[in-house]
Amino acid sequence: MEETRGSTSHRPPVSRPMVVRVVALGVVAAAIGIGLGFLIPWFPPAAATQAHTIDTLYYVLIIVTVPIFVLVTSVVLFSAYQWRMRPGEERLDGPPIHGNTQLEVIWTALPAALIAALVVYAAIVLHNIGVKQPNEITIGVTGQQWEWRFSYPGYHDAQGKPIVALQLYLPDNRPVNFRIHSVDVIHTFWVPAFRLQEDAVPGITTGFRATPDRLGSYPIICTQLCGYGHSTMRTTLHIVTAAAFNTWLAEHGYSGSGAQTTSVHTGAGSASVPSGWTAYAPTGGTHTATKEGSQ
Ligand SMILES: [Cu+2]
Repeated sequence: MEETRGSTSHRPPVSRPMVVRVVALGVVAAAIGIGLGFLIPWFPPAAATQAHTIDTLYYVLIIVTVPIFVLVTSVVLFSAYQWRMRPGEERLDGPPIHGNTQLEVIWTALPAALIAALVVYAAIVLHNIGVKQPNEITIGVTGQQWEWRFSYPGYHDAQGKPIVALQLYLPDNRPVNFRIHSVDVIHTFWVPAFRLQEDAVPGITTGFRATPDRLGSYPIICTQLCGYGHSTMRTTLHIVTAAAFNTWLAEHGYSGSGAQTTSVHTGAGSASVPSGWTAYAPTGGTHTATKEGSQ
């Protein structure tokens, strides 16, 4: 016997115990999902105060989004199973369903409120990590196919030029204001340990702030496809103690002059060390500061 096209199948309505079971399963799955979300090592080591704030933001996002993902997935999977087509129902239509204003208001308003709250939270985090700190050290970052160059405008050599290096040395617990430039194409200055990155754009100065808070050596990576040597555009950040930083400055020609002189360093500025690119590798200058940088 052939059923009339357009008639509907008759299924028992969803029972309350069934709903309770699905909700209970969803809650358990959400708890497991959040647990897994915290177990997964998402991030490399954090080496700046800003990194901790940003990591917290990500964990909040995990706590908020995992239950929603689990809820939606549970409802979809349950519905697909519960109301699947049975043999003999090939020509049946589902029951006619019209809009449910109450449901639609709820599933529009709740996500909108949730997303608005997360946007405000993220905007506050973004603002806070960029606030100017006292006793900042300014570092000039220049991207060029295919390497990074770091200048220390507060620390001059005997010729009065800023110290320049191809690896980045920073003292621990001292806020840094990065001023980022490019001399050719767009690069992106990314320090995973800081959780921060910013484009280096020809013609303008960009930047961000970070306060290193963990001794060690960490990668610096260009994340903008900037030419055939892009993949080699990497260098290393060394976060060292203040004393090691002053030693490093001395090795690289710091004359004791500049806007941000330090009291530790005196008289070690070797006038024979040229400024500029070569300042990174002065003769006999083994980078003792890196020893401080071991993790
Ligand atoms: Cu690049």
